[in-house]
Amino acid sequence: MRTYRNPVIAGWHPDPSVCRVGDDYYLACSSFEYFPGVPIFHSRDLVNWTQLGNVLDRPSQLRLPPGTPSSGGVYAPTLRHHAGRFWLIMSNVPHGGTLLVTAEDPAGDWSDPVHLPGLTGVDPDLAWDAEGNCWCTCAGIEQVRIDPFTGTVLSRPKRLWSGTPGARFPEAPHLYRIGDTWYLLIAEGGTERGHGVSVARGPAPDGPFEPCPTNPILSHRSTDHPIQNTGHGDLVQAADGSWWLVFLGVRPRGGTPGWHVLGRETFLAPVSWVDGWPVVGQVDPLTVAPDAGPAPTSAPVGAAPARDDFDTGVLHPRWISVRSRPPEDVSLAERPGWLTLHARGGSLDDPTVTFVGRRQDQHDVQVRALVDAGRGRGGLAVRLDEQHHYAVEVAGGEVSVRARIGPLAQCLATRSVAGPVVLRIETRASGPEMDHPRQEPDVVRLGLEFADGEFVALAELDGRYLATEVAGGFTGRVIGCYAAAGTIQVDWYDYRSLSSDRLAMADDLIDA
Ligand code: 6LW
Repeated sequence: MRTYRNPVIAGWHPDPSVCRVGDDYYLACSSFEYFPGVPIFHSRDLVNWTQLGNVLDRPSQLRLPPGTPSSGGVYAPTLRHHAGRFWLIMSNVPHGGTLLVTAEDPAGDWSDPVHLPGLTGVDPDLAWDAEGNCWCTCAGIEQVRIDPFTGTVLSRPKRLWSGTPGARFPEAPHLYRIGDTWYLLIAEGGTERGHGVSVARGPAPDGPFEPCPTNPILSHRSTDHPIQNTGHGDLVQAADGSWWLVFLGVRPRGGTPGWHVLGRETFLAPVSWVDGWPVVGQVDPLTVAPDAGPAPTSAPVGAAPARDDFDTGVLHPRWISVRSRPPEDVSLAERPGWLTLHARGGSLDDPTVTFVGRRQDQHDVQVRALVDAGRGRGGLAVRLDEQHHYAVEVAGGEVSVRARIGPLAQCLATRSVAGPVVLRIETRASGPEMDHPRQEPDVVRLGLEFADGEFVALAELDGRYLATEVAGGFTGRVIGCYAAAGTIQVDWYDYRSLSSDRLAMADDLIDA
C-alpha cells in the first residue's frame, strides 16, 4: 500500500487547476490581490510540486489598482493544454474582467491577456470539442462558446445546471470529455464548512446533464475530519490510466468554531469509477493511494528551510507583493546582496504598502530577517489583509510590536536597539486536542534577537485574529518585510519549520 502526505501544496494555494502533458503535470492556483499572480507548479507524480514561476508576472498582464479589495483580484484559474499550447483563463475581480493567456512553455513567458468583455461569470473553464469549438463554462452554472484567440463570445449564455437543490453557490465548473460522455464537475455549498464537489454527465458539452445520484462526491461538511472545507476540484488522468482529484481544503485548529490560519491549501485524492461516476477516495493527512498511479512513497515532510540572502539579483517566484511591485520601490540592485524597499503607502493598513513576503505553509514556523532601517521605518509582518496584521517594526533605534485587528490598532511593546537588527516571528500551533472550546489555533510571538542569537519575545499574541474565520476572505497568512516610511534594507530572510505538523499528524494516523 502506498501513501503520501496531504496537503500536496501547503500554504494558501486555493482553486487548483491541473493538466497533464505526457508524464508532466502542471497546476495553477488563485492569487487574489497579490502580484505577481497565479503561481504555477510542475510535478512528475502529483505529490511533489515545484513552483515554476507566476503566470502573470508583468504589469501588462495584471493590474490590481489600489481599489482592488483584499481577496479581490485573481480568482479561480483553469489551466489546460490544447493544440500544443497551455491556456489559462481566470477572473480579475471586481473590475478586471475575464483574462485568457497562453504559453508554449508553462514556465513562461505567458502572453499578454486576451480580454473577454462579454463574459461576466467568475470561475471560467475551458474545454474543446472534437469539432474545435471552445466552450467556456462559468459559475452559475452557465456556458457560452468563445473564440479564445479574440475573446469574442459566440453564443448566448446557457444555464446548464444549478447544482444540488438546497446547496448554495454552484461554481468552479470544469468540463471534460471522458470516452463518449461529457462530465461537468462543480463546487457547491460555499467555500466554507459546507463546501463540496458534485458532478453531472451528459451526451454533449452543453448537456443535458444528469446529476450523479451520490452527490456530493466529496465533502467533509458536518464531520470532525481534520481537513475541512473540501471542494473546488479538478480531475486529471495519470499516464497509467489512474484518475486523481486536486482540490482545496483547510486545516482548522483550536476550539470552536475552529480557525484556519494557513488559508485554503491544495490536496490530492485518488478517484475510481463506479457505474460511470467518479468516486473520490480517502483524504487524510496521510492518504492511502491505490498501487496504480503516480503517487510515490516519499513525499516531502513539511517545507524545506528557505533562506534567501538576496544575492542572486532575482527574487524567487515564491515572493509576492501587495497589488504591485514597482521596480523603483523594490530592488535587489540598489545595495547588492540586500533587498531594498522604499515606502509608498504609509503602513500595512495601506493598499499600496511596499511589502515582499511568502505564504506561511506550516503551523509551526520561525521567520527571521536582518533589517537595516537607516532613517526609515519598517520590519517583519504576518499579514492577512490591510485590517489584520501583526508586525515587529524598527525605526529610530527602537523596535516595536504592532497589531491591527479590524478597527483596533495598538503598539504593544518597545525596545531600544542600535544599528541593523534581526527581527523574529514564531508561530506555534495549539495541540490537536483542544483544552477548552475557546482555545486559540496558534500563538504568534514577535520580537528581536540579541547578538548571541537569544530571542527576546516582546509580545505573544493569539493567532485567531489572523485567521480566515475572523478576517474573512479567500487568502491566508503571508509573512514578509515591509517599508512604512523611507527606506528599509533586508540582508537575509530565513524561514524554517519548528516542527513538522504534517509529519506529526501523519504519525497520529499511523498509531491509530
Ligand atoms: C472562487 C470560488 C471559490 O471564485 O472561491 O472555493 C472563490 N471556491 O470558486 C475564490 O477563490
